[in-house]
Amino acid sequence: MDKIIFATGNKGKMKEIREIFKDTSYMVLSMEEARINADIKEDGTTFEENALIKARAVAGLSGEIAMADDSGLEVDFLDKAPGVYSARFLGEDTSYEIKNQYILDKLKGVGKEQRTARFVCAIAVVFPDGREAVRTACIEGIIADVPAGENGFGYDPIFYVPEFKKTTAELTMEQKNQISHRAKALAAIKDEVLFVEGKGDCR
Ligand code: ITT
Repeated sequence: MDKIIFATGNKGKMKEIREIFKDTSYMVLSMEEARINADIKEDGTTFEENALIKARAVAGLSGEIAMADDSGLEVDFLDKAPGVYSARFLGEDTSYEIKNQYILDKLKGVGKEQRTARFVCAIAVVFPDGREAVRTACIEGIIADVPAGENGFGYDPIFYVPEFKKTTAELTMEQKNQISHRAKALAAIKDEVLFVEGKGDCR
């Protein structure tokens, strides 16, 4: 089976990615499973730059097809914070209960129309021969009044999707994978991989 190494330490992301690649001939391995130990500094200023930094590093270390995503939450009322700093927001080790509550407190009393937000995801793929591609996608939503739901990870409990009348933490993984920023970017990058590798008919 062909291998793709996904440069992430985030188990929530790995679950979503495996689900999307399950109908291909690719086995998607996490860095841990591929026994790649690297402390990659995400010092880019955009989601795209950070995704490429991670994918290039893992492609270089493994010699396999490497993929990485950089994603985050943009809250319009907070000038698009936490954005590219979503994982590091209030400190890398701070729990999401605290991070989410902080955002809710900042938006206390703020009306629905000003609570707009989006999850953004850039996914990069780097092939062993050096070819690269990046795809970006997002999902629009609003910041909920209170956290809800147990599924997903990170900011999912406070990200409300009006179309479903639920937060992304209340959606099943199958539902989230039909609409999420990561699912859309992954679908585009999956097409690219299949095309470049001669396994698909069209882009
Ligand atoms: P890796 O760098 O190891 O992949 P990470 O968790 O640090 O894992 P990012 O640098 O891409 O990932 O940071 C993205 C953060 O944005 C992530 O930790 C979440 O807090 C948030 N985020 C991204 N996608 C999300 C989603 O689908 N649901 C909830 N939160 C999300």
